[in-house]
Amino acid sequence: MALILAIDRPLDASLVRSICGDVDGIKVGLPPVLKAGIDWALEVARSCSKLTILDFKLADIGAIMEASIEPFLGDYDAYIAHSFIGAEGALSELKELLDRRGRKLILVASMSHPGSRDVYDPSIQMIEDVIDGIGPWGLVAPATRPQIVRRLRTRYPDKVILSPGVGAQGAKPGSAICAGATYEIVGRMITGSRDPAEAARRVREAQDEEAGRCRG
Ligand code: BMP
Repeated sequence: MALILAIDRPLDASLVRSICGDVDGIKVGLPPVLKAGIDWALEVARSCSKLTILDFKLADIGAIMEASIEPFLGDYDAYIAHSFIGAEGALSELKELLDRRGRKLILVASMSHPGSRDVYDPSIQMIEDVIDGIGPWGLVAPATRPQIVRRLRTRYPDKVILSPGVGAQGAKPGSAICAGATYEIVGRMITGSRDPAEAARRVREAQDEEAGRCRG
C-alpha cells in the first residue's frame, strides 16, 4: 500500500474512519479547516490511526509558521512547508520546533501544476541545497512530472517522497510509485466518489497493477 488520502473538503470523521483502513495516511488541507474548524481537524486526525499530515503549505517566517500549526501539534504527525522560503529564520526554526515535539517535516520540492515549471523546476538545484541543509523527513514531488520524482529518488534514496497529481490532475495511479515515490497522494478521485472507501481500494489495486508492470 502506498496511498495517502487528501482531504480538501470537510468530510465527516466517521467517513474518514471508514476509509482509513484502505489508505496509509491522511493529509488535511487548509480549505476544510477554514470551513469546519480546528476541532473538526483534530477529530479527523483522531479518527485515523495512520500517518496524519497537516498541509497548510507553510511559507512564512518561523514564528508565524509555528503559531499556525501550534493547535495541531498534539494530533498531527507531519507538516508540509514550502522549501523556497529558505532556512535561516524560517525552515530552520520550524524544523527545530517539530524535532522538539517529535513531529515530521515535509518539504515541497516541486509541484504538480503546470506553472511549477516556471519557478520550482528551474530552481531545483537551489531547492535541493535547502533540503540538504534542513534534512526533512519527506519531500513532495509531482506525479505529473515523473522525471522530477526520479531525480529526487536518485539523490535522496532514503527519504519519503509523496507524489500528488494522480487522478483528477491526470497522472495514472502507480505511475509515481514506478518513478520512485513512497506514497501517492490522491484526493478528488476518492473523495468525489459516491463510495470513497471502495474508490480508495480501486486506486490501491490500480497502483499494485502498475507497480507490478514497471517492476517486472
Ligand atoms: P487531487 O488528487 O484532488 O488533485 O488533490 C491533490 C492534493 O495534493 C491536494 O490536497 C493538493 O493540495 C495537494 N498537492 C498538489 O495537488 N500538488 C502539489 O504540488 C502539492 C500538493 O500538496
